[in-house]
Amino acid sequence: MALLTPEDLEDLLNKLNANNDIIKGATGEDISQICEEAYGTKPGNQKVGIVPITAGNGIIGNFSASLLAITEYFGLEGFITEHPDMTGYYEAVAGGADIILMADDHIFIAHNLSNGKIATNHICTGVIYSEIASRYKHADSKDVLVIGLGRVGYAGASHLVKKGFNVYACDPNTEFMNKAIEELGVNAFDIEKPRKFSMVFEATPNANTISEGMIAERCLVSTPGIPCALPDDLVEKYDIDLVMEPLVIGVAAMLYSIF
Ligand code: 2YG
Ligand code: MG
Repeated sequence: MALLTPEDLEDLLNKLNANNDIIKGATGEDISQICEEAYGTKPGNQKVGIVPITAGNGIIGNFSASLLAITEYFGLEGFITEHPDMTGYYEAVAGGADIILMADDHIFIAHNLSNGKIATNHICTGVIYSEIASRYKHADSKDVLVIGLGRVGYAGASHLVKKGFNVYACDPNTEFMNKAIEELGVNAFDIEKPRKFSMVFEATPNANTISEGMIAERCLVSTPGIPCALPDDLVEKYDIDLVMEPLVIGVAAMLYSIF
């Protein structure tokens, strides 16, 4: 997994607005509406405590501040604890937080202390980006391509299978590939045999994983992966609706999933 950098998180709400316009144009609904429908929840008056964590590679500049901005964007009150780690956790709970947000290098969680629900960023990111792809209003069939079957890609593939889509998937890791075929019943997509999709969900830490043979003339590519899966020239050439945003969409899904 690639870690976010402070630069990824610059201009976050502008990036969100640009993506929200694309999402609205491509699906008819914005990110709040899609989360509301996907999880059947709405924000209430929960208070969110954000705890910086120093473990591993440590605190990422802008990360906690970005989580606070996202919390407030969705209409909730939030605060960043003064101290990190266990002391910060105590501070968050003692300060009346209903929801705790915190991340180390391996896992990023949202925990609702009032109802016991807990969410991870990797699962929620897979679910919401695949959900966005599945809502493409110009889709030519129920076929959807999933590129990358790590923990984000697997969660998205699983969500699409449950929604009744025909899921084609690829990953160079044969263990991941076999697991998805056996457990989810996805079809193996052979990159040697070009086949064009109008809905693509990409979840890899690599650039340029999408090539011309895979995409239809008008398509939606939904990807949380940094760097971008699409070479710049293809976005224009194929009139692609590209949804790609570093943090807000995944965190929105985490929050809605535990309301
Ligand atoms: O509290 C802090 O500032 C740090 N301990 C946060 C560390 C977060 C590490 N995780 C990532 O960089 C991302 N892979 C999380 C995923 C969000 C975007 N999809
Ligand atoms: Mg990528």
